[in-house]
Amino acid sequence: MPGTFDRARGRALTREVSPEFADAVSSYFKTREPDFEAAKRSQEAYFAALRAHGTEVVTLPAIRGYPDCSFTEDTAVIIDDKALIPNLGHPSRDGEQESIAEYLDDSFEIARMPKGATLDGGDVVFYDDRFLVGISTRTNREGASFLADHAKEAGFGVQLLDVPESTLHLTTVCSSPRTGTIVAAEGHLRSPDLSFAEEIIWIPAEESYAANTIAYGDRLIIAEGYKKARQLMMDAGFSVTTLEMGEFREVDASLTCLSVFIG
Ligand code: CIR
Repeated sequence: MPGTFDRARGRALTREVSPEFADAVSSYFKTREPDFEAAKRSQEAYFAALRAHGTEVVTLPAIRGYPDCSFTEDTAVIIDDKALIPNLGHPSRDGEQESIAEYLDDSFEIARMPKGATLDGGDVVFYDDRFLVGISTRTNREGASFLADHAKEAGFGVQLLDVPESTLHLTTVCSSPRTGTIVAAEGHLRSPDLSFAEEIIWIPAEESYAANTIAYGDRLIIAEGYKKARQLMMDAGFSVTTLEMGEFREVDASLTCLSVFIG
């Protein structure tokens, strides 16, 4: 069945938090100096939650000089048996993808993006028969079109969405936890742009950070501290686990940023 692979959560490729974490890029949520030890504790809890839901967690070492290297979601997009390796959209992050590509080379056909095209995996949301691709400060049209060529070749559609200046990535304000369903943050995304979705769970703007979800069937992981969002998810039939994400939020990273699912 098309898309089965893309909703699989068998293995997650992750990376240790960088000791230089305090220097991670942050343009939206920062309120204070991010703390490396606290981030490590959060990451451990995140790994434990993935494992508890049946995921095998593979963790690569941090890369020196790359404070954002634990956000592996941005470094590869898996489409069936292919791993698309992007040029990351922020100059301080471009290069993180190299050892990811090396790791994936054993089990995937590697497709590298041409020069000039940029894309962060955080701008890609898989929805059933299509990939939603955000055009953002990180992902340009050439990057999206590279992804579109590969997605179409594999039988999927592609839908471009403008990521507003109010947010970093598409996944910061949007996820698709089950077939037919989109979770979207009010004030960031517009319903006409999501008219293809069978169901949209709108998260109030003040809790937009909780629109980023990881689903295992009807079991959902969301960030801790977002009561309205949690209730909305439960009303929609999900059982919900929450994880403390405060340290990662300081550097604009959400739950999904911490892994790329590879099987
Ligand atoms: C960045 O600005 O690139 C990092 N500080 C946060 C990356 C978050 N990744 C994601 O949303 N997929």
